[in-house]
Amino acid sequence: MPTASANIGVVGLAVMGSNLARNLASREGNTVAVLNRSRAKTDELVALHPEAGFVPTFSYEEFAASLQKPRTAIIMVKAGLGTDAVIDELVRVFEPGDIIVDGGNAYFPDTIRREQAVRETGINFVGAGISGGEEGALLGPSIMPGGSDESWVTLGPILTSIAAVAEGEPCVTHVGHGGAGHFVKMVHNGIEYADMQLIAEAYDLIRRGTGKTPAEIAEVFAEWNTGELESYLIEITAEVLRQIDAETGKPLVDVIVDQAGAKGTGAWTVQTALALGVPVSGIAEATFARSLSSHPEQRAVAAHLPGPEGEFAVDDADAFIEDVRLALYASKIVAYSQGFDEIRAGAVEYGWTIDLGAVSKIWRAGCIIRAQFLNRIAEAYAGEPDLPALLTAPYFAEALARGQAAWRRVVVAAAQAGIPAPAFSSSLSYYDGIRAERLPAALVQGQRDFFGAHTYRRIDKDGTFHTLWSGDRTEIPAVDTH
Ligand code: NBP
Repeated sequence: MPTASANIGVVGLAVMGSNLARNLASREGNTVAVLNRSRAKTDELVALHPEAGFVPTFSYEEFAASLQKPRTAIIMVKAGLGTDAVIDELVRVFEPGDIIVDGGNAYFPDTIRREQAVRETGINFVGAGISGGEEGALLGPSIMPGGSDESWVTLGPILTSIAAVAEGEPCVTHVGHGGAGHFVKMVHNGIEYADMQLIAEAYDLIRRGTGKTPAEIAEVFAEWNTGELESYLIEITAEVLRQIDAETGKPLVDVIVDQAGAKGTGAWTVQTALALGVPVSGIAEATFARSLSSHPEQRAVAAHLPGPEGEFAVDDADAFIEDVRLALYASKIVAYSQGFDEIRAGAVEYGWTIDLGAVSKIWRAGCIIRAQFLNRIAEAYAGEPDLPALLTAPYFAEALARGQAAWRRVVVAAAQAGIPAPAFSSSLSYYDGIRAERLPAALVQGQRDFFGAHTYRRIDKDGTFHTLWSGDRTEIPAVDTH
């Protein structure tokens, strides 16, 4: 058996696990034990990176023996049954006070379940969202750990040592207890879906409205990346649009099949929001847009359905592009505001204390939605920690006021031209809905009371009321059911 020389271990050495292990090993003070189900990946990692000083292990017993107490292990395996299998093994060889971290993309109810089950053994279980893909894992991801305060004492310095850094601050915070970390990571991914869809709609509108080539539109995005839209996703959009396919000489974006894939985190975000009663329409439309794109059989039979007459061409390309930029920024504010609403609602539902400002700060580097914009969110929550709706913070309210006329012109142009812009238009509808003095929800309540006696409340007195709708309706008074 090896001596307990490692302060941290990684189980699962595919691309994410091996990169995370290398990141850990590169930081002063860390010695990293590694274990994989099949031996080949461990041998390869250790042979390729002698500088890392890994402690290779080939059984769970050896792995446990190589770790100093409290033993701390990060699991990086495919989320699901593999995670449960690895947890079972670690629980078998670990002791009370040790720490098991799941760094995979687990669905947060699974994390809640696992945390409760593992806690009964006296071992700590931490679900940690890790964002940034392969490169982030290697160079510095944004890390969203949940779990107990006790585990954070040991884990905090280790995760801080490998996290991305934004303006001198590490992109990791103890998000909250239980499944809070994976919940926040889930919403991060949902926001990512919305951000990507909004950018895609902006590209489509500009291309079809101005006739610019992908390479020319790449320059538009590169220019946008110097202003308030500055973000990783805008930056890589310019790179993707510039890319020429080596085989055909065409823009690569025109060669790629237009069916967007998904690994499910967008759907989880929307399902959870539905259960919590939080409208995340931007994220939902982005998720549905991927679904719509991925049904070629439906798209083929619907292709002959008529659209508007004539070609779509804007008179003033520069003015239209500026309108699209403002519409994109306004829609992005709505999508992020909705995502933060979902985190707040999740925290209330599950009893977590989550600092929304701290969450926005750890997304400023290392993760896919990293953006200058997140500083504005942090400022908004610093000014008012209990802000009921992010989009009402002074900075965002001003940006929406500045952009709303352009936003409306873009949504109208898209509708008239027959260009789908579901995320732009649903975000605008949300904006108009949330700011409305009075909504037709009153009529919906009347309908519900009519067919189901669901009752309603009145604007002029307290209580719950039901109307006897049948018979001579003009003479039937509302009945207080209390
Ligand atoms: P995979 O998701 O492909 O996981 C496979 C690895 O887990 C293999 O090395 C496999 O061993 C090992 N494993 C062990 Br140990 N026990 C296992 C078991 N009982 N069942 C199945 N596999 C087992 O690795 P990945 O792409 O590196 O992703 C790791 C996690 O990180 C996932 O949860 C993923 O969602 C998450 N994540 C990925 C990204 C990304 O950008 N790729 C970003 C953020 C998070 P073997 O060699 O014997 O098959």
